[in-house]
Amino acid sequence: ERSTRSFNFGAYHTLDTIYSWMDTLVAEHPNLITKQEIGRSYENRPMYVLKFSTGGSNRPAIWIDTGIHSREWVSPATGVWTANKIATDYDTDASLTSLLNTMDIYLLILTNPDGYVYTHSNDRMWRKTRSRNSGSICRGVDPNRNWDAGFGGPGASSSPCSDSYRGPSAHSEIEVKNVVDLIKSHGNFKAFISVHAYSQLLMYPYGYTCTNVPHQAELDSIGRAAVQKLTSLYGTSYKVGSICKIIYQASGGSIDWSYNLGIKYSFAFELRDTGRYGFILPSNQIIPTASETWLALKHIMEYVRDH
Ligand code: ING
Ligand code: ZN
Repeated sequence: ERSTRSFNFGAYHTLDTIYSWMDTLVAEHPNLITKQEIGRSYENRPMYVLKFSTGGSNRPAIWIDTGIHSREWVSPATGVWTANKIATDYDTDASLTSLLNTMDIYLLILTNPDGYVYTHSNDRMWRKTRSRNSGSICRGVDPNRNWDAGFGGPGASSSPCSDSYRGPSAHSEIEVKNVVDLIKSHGNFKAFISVHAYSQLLMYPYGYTCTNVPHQAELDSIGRAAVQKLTSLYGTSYKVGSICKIIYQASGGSIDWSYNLGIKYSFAFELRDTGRYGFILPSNQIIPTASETWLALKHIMEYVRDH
């Protein structure tokens, strides 16, 4: 893409288009954004994280990933819009500017690149990675059942043909391992936010158990305030709660892992809608979805900055 100004944020794009747009964005904001390859996918595609930073060294940081489940297209589309929003609002939005003067933001837009490509080429409803499973003709592991948090417990499948297959071991998926390694080696993440679709939920740990986390009250109140801001834009209604209580028990999820690692502000979004279109959300809802979600993301990030 020659310019981010001509890019259509209201359309779904292929991996190649998103990757080339990322280069344009970085080129237009060289003092704010760098692109880091955190590793390669199973099928050897690079995984690129955008780092928004105004300097310092290893500043406290916010993690945001989109697209861990490949069929949830509005998630990476929201990631693309959000990257552009951060780039354009830095220096004009005082609150975002102050945030970026003390913290870094890491945004991984295509967390499951092989699956994303597969949803364009073969199966629009593909959810998992594309790794081979020994002893099975079925491919792929659910990358949100593969983290070392209650791994192997209830709310994940041991069957390679299942859409919620946990994999042979925690972090067996290279896409998961790449994120784990970056988060651990960085060591200074204060928030970990993973973006899914659909159901209109803002969730916090745990998924692997319905037991409350020690910071349940604080996370719940942050979530409620964030959703209030989200709803203020177009009236979209969201529910807030722990994964286990608000959606279902799910073991091996990323935000349970990040929370147990000590990243207190761990959240997962389920974006629009509530099922009318589901994963096939019309592209004319991308920008409204991203715009309202931004208000919630900003609330969480500001809270983290101020606490
Ligand atoms: N939902 C999530 C899933 O992986 C979730 C819900 C989020 C579970 C965070 C555990 C942790 O099932 C979708 N739509 O994928
Ligand atoms: Zn998902």
